[in-house]
Amino acid sequence: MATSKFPTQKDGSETFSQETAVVVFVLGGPGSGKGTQCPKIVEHFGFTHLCAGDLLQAEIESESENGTMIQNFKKEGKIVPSAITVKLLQQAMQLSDNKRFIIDGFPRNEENRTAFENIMKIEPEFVLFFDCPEEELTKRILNRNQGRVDDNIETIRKRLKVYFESTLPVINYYNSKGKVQKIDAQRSIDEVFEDVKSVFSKLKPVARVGSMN
Ligand code: UP5
Ligand code: MG
Repeated sequence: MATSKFPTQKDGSETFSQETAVVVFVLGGPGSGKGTQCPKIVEHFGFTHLCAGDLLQAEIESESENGTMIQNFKKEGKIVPSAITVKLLQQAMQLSDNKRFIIDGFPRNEENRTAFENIMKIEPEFVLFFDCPEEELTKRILNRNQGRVDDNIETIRKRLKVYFESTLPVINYYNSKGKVQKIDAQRSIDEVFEDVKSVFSKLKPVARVGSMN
């Protein structure tokens, strides 16, 4: 099993805190480019990319006890209960040697947000928000052709509704705390990444996350 460099509690379990980890949430509508931009951030800035949707998809494919339920939520564009998603994120973070995470597509609603903050005791450093009009989102998803169960027009409509009703309020919450870095995501992939780069370049070195040695 992979070991972690996180400090451990008396019972041996690893702890996370604002002092030991840096978390950036990457949010935006379905098709806004989260999964396209995150690998570039990993490459340039040394973060570990955790995509909540991919972690849930892995649960479906591993035929775990929750797999069928998760698949049904995904087909309907609904948000999987926080208990499942936060646990998957926590496990992935504990297995990582890296302390810097970009978490893509999470938190999608207020319940996700409070569950993560209460369980992990971490607030995001900032939220990267890919702002993109609805028509462009729909066009991109319909052109994707990767066989995703949720990439059809009926489910896209549901995903967009959930995004506007549940995820935008989370973005607004973080905006009210001055934590949102908004990116115009309607431009080319390279143009978007130029803006992403300038946001991450301003991030302070890992000084406040403790010694890396
Ligand atoms: N593309 C990307 N950028 C482009 C650009 N600048 N110009 C032109 N084209 C661009 O991109 C989508 C497509 O657009 C690709 O073909 C790409 O080449 C092109 P992508 O980078 O994949 O966009 P992304 O924002 O990642 O879109 P995705 O569809 O993955 O977003 P969702 O947020 O809908 O999907 P996710 O996988 O996060 O979630 C799926 C479902 O899982 C949810 O609906 C929900 O049911 C469940 N879920 C939860 O319940 N809880 C969670 O916490 C997470 C997921
Ligand atoms: Mg994605």
